[in-house]
Amino acid sequence: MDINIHHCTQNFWRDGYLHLPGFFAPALMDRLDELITDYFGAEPAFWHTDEFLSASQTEVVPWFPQNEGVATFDEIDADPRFYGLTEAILGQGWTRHYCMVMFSKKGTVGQAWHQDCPPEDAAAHNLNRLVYTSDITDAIGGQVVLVPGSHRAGLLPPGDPHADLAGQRVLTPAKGDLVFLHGHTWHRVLPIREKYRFSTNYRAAPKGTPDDITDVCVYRNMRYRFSTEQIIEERTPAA
Ligand SMILES: O=C(O)CCC(=O)C(=O)O
Ligand SMILES: [Fe+2]
Repeated sequence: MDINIHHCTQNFWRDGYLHLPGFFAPALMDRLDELITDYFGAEPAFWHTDEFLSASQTEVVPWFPQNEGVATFDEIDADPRFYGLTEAILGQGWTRHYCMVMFSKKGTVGQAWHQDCPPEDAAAHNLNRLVYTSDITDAIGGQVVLVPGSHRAGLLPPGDPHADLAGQRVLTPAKGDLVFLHGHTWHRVLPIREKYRFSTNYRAAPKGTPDDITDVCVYRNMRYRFSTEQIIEERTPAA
């Protein structure tokens, strides 16, 4: 698939996300998909603490395949269209953070509304580069919901962690799709009704962004610090 880098960059900065269907070849998707399903099997253990799981209403199991030297994942990084688009969006000197697969099994809630990092400093943000190696479908669930333009709207309002928000848009990425998502954009993942779902996220950030930019995540009911496994702020709607 050929892309118009200029239009893509404009759309990303207007909307806080970019969805590019069929960006990656099916054969590469099949190879990655098999590695991921082999790794997780049917019943992966949860990695987060019970407190995080219940407070955040987010049920995911992460895997960092490049940290284990699984070289097939490097083929995405090596795609010149992929890093060319990243550079157009983030500018020169951007950095790769890590590649993280996030797995959710059937019957789990998905991910509550969040911002990957606090939005108070608009320039300090991560970029999610999400690759979908198999179809997300309405039957399976796990669609990505986001509010276009919310990366410029400041703090995610406190409130019900999963309730619909005005202006939200639902993405149902298919095999081979690429989604770029600004870390300040308000987003969530719908419950998993069948089978399982996962995404593979090649996180990146603009030049000068601290490596631990995503250590604190903003939810509608709290701010959570992953490194210390602590709720650092409870959030409640103004009375
Ligand atoms: O798994 C997805 O589709 C979205 C993941 C997400 O919210 C994130 O990686 O920050
Ligand atoms: Fe996120």
